[in-house]
Amino acid sequence: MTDKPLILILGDQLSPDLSSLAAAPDAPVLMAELPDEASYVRHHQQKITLIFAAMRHFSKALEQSGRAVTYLHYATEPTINSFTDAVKMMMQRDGYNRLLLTEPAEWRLMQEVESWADTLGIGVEILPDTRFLATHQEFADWANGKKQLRMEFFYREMRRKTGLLMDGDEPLGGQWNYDADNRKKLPKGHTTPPRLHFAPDDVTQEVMQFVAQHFGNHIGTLDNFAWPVTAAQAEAQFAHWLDFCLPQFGDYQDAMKTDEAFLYHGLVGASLNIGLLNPLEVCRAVEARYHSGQAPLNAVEGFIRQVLGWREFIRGLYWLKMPGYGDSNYFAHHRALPGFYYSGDTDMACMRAAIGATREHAYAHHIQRLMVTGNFALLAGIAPDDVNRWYLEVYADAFEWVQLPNTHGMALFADGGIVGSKPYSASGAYINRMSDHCSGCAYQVKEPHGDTACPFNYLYWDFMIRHRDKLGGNPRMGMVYRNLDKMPDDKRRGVLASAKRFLEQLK
Ligand code: DLZ
Repeated sequence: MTDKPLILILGDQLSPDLSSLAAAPDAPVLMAELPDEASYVRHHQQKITLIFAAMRHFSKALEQSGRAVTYLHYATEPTINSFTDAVKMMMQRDGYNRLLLTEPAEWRLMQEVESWADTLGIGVEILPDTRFLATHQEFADWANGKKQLRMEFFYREMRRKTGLLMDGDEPLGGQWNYDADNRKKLPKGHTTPPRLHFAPDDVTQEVMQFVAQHFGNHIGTLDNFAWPVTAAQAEAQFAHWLDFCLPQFGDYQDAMKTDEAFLYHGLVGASLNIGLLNPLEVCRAVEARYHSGQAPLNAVEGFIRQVLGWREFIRGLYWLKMPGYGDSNYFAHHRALPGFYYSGDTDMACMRAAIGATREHAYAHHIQRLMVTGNFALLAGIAPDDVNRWYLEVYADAFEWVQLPNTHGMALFADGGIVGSKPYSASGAYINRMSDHCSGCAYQVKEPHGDTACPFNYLYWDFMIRHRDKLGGNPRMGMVYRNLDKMPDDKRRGVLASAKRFLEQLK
């Protein structure tokens, strides 16, 4: 029997200042690579590699700092498949009767942890995750009594709370949001700066071999694995981005380019979500670039809005609406996810680029996720469960708390308008405006219907026609339906026939 608590650290809690570690400086730590966690969805090979490699590096760093760590490598003991199994084994082996952990970020794990007092007879103390900037209570208080929860207003509260980009009580520069300045297409011939990536070290290479052997049939390739797996690497990559990418990040935030997966994006989502970077610190570093005159306000505000506004809003909403948030299916969409979401084998150049980046890097940027793969799934009426699972599987940064509201709510509007006030739907014209994909595509973006027309064009109108009962009364959709009402009959018939043909052969 030991009087010390055991600290359980999960695969996305790889931060030295974690609340559980701070609360018990002498307590031993348990970390575990677990079959149940690695296979509850078919995670991208790079996602499993990232998490296991980062966990192994983090456990070594903890040991070097003097902590006692029990690190359970994947399936070294056949009876340990889940966190419950791992905790039970530690109780039996070392006699622990108290467990300390920072709250899990996902609902299903919180349920599992909360059951242990009864099922295992262990005292469990759950501490808040202080890496997030808003507590659950703060979000609930803010949401209380509001008819609609809109990120923009929550974001302003967070700006006031942290003082980020504030000039007294007013937003720096006089505006809260510079999104309108962040929608430029990349000029022809524009080259983006090289990015800092990391060759896998011995620890990571060992994980890669293991993943190739056990999960080689999951989506993706390990050939390009270059994610930061330590805090030092994540900080170096971020510092490089600050120097070379931040100044143009704002302008080209929504742009897409063939064979360019990263453009000016920060690539910090995965590092933030597993704890290698701290959200407030990255926001402060970005803000400092504005004050030193090294980056314009639209870039700085655009980044800070994503981290301080959107990320915190999405997390607050997830915990407010769980359980059951993912159960809704507002449009009653039931079509199975087409196989090309995994293979990338499609003639649509934009989809091929987004899925190609996803396969190669476990990454696609927000516009590819929202306006290409998400938009297509929405317009084609793919079942939300299939789409949600896909996004959770394929992105290195995807954990349910962040993935579910972004996919189910924002991309699919399957929640009927909790996250967004209208569906993010667009025809090929939007993709053409923001990318170079259409000029090299097998389909014609200027054709509204017919065998060679861009599928986004007719699927867009087919979606609007199918769901007029649900969307026609939405004031933000007024213009769309006025345009639909002006559409000549022959075009309308053509659109419906093309959509029917396309959807019938979709598999
Ligand atoms: C995603 C993931 C994977 C693939 N494997 C592990 C694991 O073996 N051990 C672990 O502690 N965490 C893993 N994770 C992350 C968890 O599944 C889960 O998503 C987060 O801990 C959510 O709070």
